[in-house]
Amino acid sequence: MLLPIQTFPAEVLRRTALPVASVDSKVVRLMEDMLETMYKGKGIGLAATQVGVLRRVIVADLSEDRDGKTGLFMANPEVMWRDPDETYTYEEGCLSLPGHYAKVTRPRRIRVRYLDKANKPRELEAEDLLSQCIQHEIDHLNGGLFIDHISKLKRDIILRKIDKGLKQEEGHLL
Ligand code: GNR
Ligand code: NI
Repeated sequence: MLLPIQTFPAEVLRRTALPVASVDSKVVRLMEDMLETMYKGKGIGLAATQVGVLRRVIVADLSEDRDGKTGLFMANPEVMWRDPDETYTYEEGCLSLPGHYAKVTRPRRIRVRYLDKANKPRELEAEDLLSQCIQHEIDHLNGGLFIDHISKLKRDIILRKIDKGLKQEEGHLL
């Protein structure tokens, strides 16, 4: 089932998500719906916060096929270790800030602990784009957005564009 994606400045995007008690059938359903919604939006990751659900659940898929068998599902993800030496910079986008992009620099490698789709505790070491994506998704669970990581100048440019777009929309309705 497709879920509606919340876009900035929806207040839910600034709230902190709560851990899931366990990955039960309800959480699995949420994960599957999130993956479908992420594929439809052509994203590489999605956090439950973005579909208005304040639970610590994220999905990602960086593969070419994107057929559902290649999805990564995580509940209660926690970064246990981040590379202290190397960074990675990538032009980030966000389905909650459609059409806006900015280079964001983050630790190049991380180690994450999480519960998988079968409620099994797992650890994953990720680097480069997957690491970048997981960090972006965990930010969402804490009310963060990629624009929090860029200069005030670049952020203000994006915020002004969004404001202009919203004002224009308002004009069409009047
Ligand atoms: O589709 C997405 N691309 C992306 C690129 C670099 C770093 C993170 C991402 S995630 C983003 C989809 C999204 O909004 N996830 O929250
Ligand atoms: Ni995002």
